[in-house]
Amino acid sequence: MSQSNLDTSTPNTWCPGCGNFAILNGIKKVLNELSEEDCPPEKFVLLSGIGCHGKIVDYVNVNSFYSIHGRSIPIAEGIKMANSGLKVICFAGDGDAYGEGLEHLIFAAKRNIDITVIIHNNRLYSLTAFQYSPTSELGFKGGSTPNGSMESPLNPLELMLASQATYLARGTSQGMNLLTRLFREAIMHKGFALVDVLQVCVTFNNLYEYYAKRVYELENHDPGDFQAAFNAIREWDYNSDSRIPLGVFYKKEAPTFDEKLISSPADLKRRDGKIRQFLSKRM
Ligand SMILES: Cc1ncc(C[n+]2csc(CCOP(=O)(O)OP(=O)(O)O)c2C)c(N)n1
Ligand code: SF4
Repeated sequence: MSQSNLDTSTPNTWCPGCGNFAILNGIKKVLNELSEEDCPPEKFVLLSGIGCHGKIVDYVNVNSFYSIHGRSIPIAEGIKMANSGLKVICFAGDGDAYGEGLEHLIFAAKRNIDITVIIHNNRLYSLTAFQYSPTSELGFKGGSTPNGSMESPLNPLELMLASQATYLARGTSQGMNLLTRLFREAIMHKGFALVDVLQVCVTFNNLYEYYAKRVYELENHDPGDFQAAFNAIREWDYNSDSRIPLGVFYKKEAPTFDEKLISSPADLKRRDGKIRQFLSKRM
C-alpha cells in the first residue's frame, strides 16, 4: 500500500507549521510500514478526543471514531475488549487526556489494556483558543490566566509510571525519526503504551526554539529498570529550565487486561453468546 492510499479528501485545517503534521505523517509512515509486514490498515481503529488534535482521524483513511472530549480511552477499551484482534490507537490532547479524561487514562494504564495512546501535548487548550492545561508551565499567560497560571504543571509520565503503564516514551514534533520509531514500538508493545509528544502549537504556544535548545535522546538508559525510568522522567518536570530527555523511559512485559479477559477462543465464543443473550432480552 502506498502512502497516498491512507490520505483522505478532507481539507486539512491545521495552521501551517503546527506540530500535529509531524504526528500525522509519523503515523501514516508507520501504518504503511506495518502494512508491508502483514498488518494491514483494516486491523487498526483510530480514535480521537475533541480539540485541534482530534481532526487527525479525518486525515487518515483507516476506520476511526471521533469521540467526545476526554473520552477516547474508555471507547478504545470497549473496542479492544469486543474485538481483541484489532490494534487500537487513541490520539488525545493534553487537555483531553491529562485533564478532563484523566481518570480513564489512569485506569487504562492500571489494567494494562493493550491499546496505544498518543498525546498531542501542546501544553494548552488550542481549539478553544488558549486556555492553560494540566501541563502548562507555572506563570503561563493564556486566555483564562491573563496574569499567569498559579499552578505547577503535572508530570504526566510520572503519573503514568505510578499507574502501572507498561510502555512510556516521549518525542517531539521536531524529531520525525524518533517519533516514528516510538509510534511503531508503542503499537507493537503488548499492553498499555503511551507516547507523550511535545507537539508545538505555533499559533498559541510556539516552543520550537525552547525545545530545540533543551531536548536530547536518552542513551545508556535501561527501560526495564523502574528506578532509572523514574529518575529519567523526573529530570524535567514540564516547568524547569533543565534538559529534556526523549526516548523510551519504561518498558515492561506483563499480562494484558484483554488477555486475562479472553483466555481462549472458547471463552470468546461463550462471552459472545452471553452478550447476544443479554441483548435479545433487552430488545
Ligand atoms: C465534554 C466537553 N467539555 C469541554 C468541551 C470544550 N472543549 C472542546 S476542545 C477543548 C480543549 C481541547 O484542548 P486539548 O485537549 O488540549 O486539545 P488541542 O485543541 O490542544 O489539540 C475543550 C475544553 C467539549 N467539547 N466537551
Ligand atoms: S491552534 Fe495550534 S494546535 Fe491548533 S492547529 Fe493551530 S497551531 Fe495547531
